Amino acid sequence: MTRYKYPEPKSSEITPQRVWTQRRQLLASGTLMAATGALPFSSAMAQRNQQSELAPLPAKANFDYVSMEALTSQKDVTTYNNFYEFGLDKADPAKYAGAMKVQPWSVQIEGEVAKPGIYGLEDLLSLSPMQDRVYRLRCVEGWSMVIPWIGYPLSALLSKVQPTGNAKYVEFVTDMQPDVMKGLSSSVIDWPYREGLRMDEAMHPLTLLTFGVYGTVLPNQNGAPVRLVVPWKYGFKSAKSLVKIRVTEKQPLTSWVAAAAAEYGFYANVNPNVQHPRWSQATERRIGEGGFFTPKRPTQMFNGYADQVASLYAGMDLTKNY
Ligand SMILES: Nc1nc2c(c(=O)[nH]1)N[C@H]1C(S)=C(S)[C@@H](COP(=O)(O)O)O[C@H]1N2
Ligand SMILES: [Mo]
Repeated sequence: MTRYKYPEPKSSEITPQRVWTQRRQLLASGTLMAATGALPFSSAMAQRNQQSELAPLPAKANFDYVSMEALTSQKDVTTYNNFYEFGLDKADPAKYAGAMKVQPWSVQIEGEVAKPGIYGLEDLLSLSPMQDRVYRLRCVEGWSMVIPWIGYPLSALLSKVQPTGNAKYVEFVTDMQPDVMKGLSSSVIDWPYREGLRMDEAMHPLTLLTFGVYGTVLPNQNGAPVRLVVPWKYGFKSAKSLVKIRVTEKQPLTSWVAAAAAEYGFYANVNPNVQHPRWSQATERRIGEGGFFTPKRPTQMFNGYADQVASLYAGMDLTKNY
């Protein structure tokens, strides 16, 4: 059984949390609704980032996607990770992913698109305006976080490469750097890490091509320099450190389906009514909230995003298509 540790936040972590809280109070009061340019928190973020070496990534808040829930601390977001390429322990990515080479970086886009090609990171960064979005992330393991991501809808990139009439799915492939990714020697996953979405899911405005978190570019352990975040699905769908995006006609075989099809479905929509073969998915532990005996929270259908995404699955039996 996994034992969770809840490290006390150090004083160095308190500033960004406070900055975000202030900003969210402003959002709630409507003060920022008229803001068009840089937000007041950005200078504080930049200050902090001088110490942390991670470049600030300016972004505008997208008011449609700012949750008012308490944010998970930056410390937990960046030290309690799943990135199996670097090991199975939640602490491994923060310990070892620093050695991953993230520059230069490019993403190959291929398959059923009119404009395949290799897209450099700079091109991707400037393709569409960066937005701040606060999303819940629900891991299939039973914990969740609330994370301020920075990115833009994947649909902006897909539209640019022009999917053909045969385009029905999108496959995402993570980089392999065997010299620094010690986890690649493990056989739990058929590497490289591959995930996939149906085209309408990939084009959905919630699906975020993500370049940053907490005001900076992504730390390596969170999937630098570019990853996916699909907030209504279990966390494993949100593939990290992407090097390939392949548009396909057939449903791609994802790494987790290949590893254990009975436990991890292609859809993997957060669903408290479908239980994982080995445990219930009805409740979740919010990381950072209280201690081991703090009551869990009820898990919401589609992770709370049902209003936006339930229509994608109209007529589908979600107990079969889990
Ligand atoms: N390449 C790759 N992407 C991955 C994973 C992984 O092991 N390898 N883990 C997934 C899982 S299980 C979760 S919960 C999220 C965690 O993202 P975070 O560490 O940024 O919170 O990343 C997902 N993306
Ligand atoms: Mo996960």
